Amino acid sequence: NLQEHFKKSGEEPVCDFDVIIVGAGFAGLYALHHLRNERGFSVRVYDAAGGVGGTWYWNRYPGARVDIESVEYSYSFSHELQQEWKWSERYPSQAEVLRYFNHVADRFDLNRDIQLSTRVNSAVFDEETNQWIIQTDRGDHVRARYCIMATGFVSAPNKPNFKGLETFKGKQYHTAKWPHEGVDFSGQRVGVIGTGSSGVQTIPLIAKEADELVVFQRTPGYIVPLRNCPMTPEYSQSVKENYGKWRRTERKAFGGYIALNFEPVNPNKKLAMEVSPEERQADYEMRYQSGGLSYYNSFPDLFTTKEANDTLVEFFQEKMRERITDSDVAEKLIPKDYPILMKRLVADNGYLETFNRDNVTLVDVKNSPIEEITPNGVVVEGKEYKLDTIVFATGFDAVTGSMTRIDIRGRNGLTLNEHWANGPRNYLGLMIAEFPNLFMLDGPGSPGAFFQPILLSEYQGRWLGECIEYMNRHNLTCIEPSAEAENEWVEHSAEMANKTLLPKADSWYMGANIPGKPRVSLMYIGGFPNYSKQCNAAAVNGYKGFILS
Ligand code: N01
Repeated sequence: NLQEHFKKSGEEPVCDFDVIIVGAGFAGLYALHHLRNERGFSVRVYDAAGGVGGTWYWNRYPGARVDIESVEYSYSFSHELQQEWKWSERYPSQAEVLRYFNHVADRFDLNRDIQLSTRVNSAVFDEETNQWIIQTDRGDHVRARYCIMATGFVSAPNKPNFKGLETFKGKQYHTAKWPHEGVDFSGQRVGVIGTGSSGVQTIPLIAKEADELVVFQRTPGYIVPLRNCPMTPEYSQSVKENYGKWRRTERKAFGGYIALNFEPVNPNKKLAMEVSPEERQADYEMRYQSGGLSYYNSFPDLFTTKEANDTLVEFFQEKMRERITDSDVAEKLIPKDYPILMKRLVADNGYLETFNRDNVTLVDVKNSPIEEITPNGVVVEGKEYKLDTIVFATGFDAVTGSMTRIDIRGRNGLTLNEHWANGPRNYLGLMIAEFPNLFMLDGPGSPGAFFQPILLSEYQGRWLGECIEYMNRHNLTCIEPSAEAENEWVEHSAEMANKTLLPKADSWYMGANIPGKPRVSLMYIGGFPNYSKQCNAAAVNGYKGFILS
């Protein structure tokens, strides 16, 4: 325990806590467990929500569901937890994931160190004492040696500031801030703005309930059926018996998930342009029938060459066209001008068929953006669509927004917003130069959303736990990346992204969904094996690239 260490050494005044964690989503929960239960540090977690679970606490919109299988989108750190927990569906609903995180919080006695309904307003590094001073909207003013931002990469909602927004007389909701009591759409004229994963999941359910639904689409997504189904005892049993193998293989895979037709399958090594068109087609078809996102484990050149990528684009275009009755509507719904996989593939449950219904209208707002919101509806190309309710499925200021919305100050009063003016500079996706003892989980510069983020946060949580122990053992007070190491990581990340087609799509991965946000790859696309190798190497070489003092 660091507190005792300070007391004994008389080194400096006692802090309130060894570690403050901001965020009680899956990353914050695991970090608390690891640092307190397994390493004995004193830890306090703050979260603005009224419960644990992070993004799964807030995103309660109808249809919210994970697009990675339940047996994979879960913690690996406890054998007993993996064996005990029973998933009811192949892909868990928001409600089930939230139950799971609450179970974890109870089972590992985490709640007593989590202060809910408390938003961290500022985190300021005090150079006199080398401590972080954290202030919250509930008046807390606490000090800690280390601060961990477990604030999530899809947690800061983006609500575009449409002209006239405040004049709208009807009801408005954001998918990422959904009311706990739910929303009754019956008898209503509803507009949904946004057709990313959230919009695509909720639109079919709203269409069934509302009188009329108008969908405002800026960029159509590549849509793949999710093919959710109840969990069978046989599948659950076969995973539980082989969990070690599943997890080891997941850590070697680009996306961190490997289920394909209910088996753990290694990612393809062959290239799409090496195999015959028949073999390629057979792979695409087999993945289509399996459902979900397994295309990220298909041929590696899908990420790097347009020629390969186009073969999958054509496959998807054809599959999507088959599901839509009206050919004009189909032309609007089928993406044509950006590479597939470079914006997250969108898994659906009857989304495309929703546009075959009489009560659903699709409005393309790519070339003619929404002009304004009036008291009665939404105006596009001079036409007012009359609405009782607007649902904003407009996504997030992803990856960085959850941190830049907090007033974070490092050495010499440097603000995080200043340091990140041209993009989220960092080293190994773990730390930031000039911000000593501040760690990030699932943050920018890490594989974040490209990998199974629960597994990533477990890895990073252990890495930083070991790092803090090391500091303690060596009587060190501060760790921070050197400016040089940070520069190299930023360059290396950009170089990896530029080897792929990622920059060719306007996605939140590139910050392109937020006007004025620097256009850089927000996360590390070099893969988890490559990433973890570099993090391990830094640690075993005495924290190479970091300044220790
Ligand atoms: O957000 P998004 P999301 N005018 O940014 C549109 C995870 N997730 O909440 O594409 C008009 O993808 C915007 O248009 P465009 C998952 O990682 C997972 O849906 O920017 N439209 C887009 O259509 C996912 O990728 C699950 O041109 C505007 C939509 O709003 C991530 O969260 C479920 C606009 C936003 O889509 C984010 O998903 C849900 C404007 N001014 C989320 N501004 C699952 O596990 C934005 N848009 C299944």
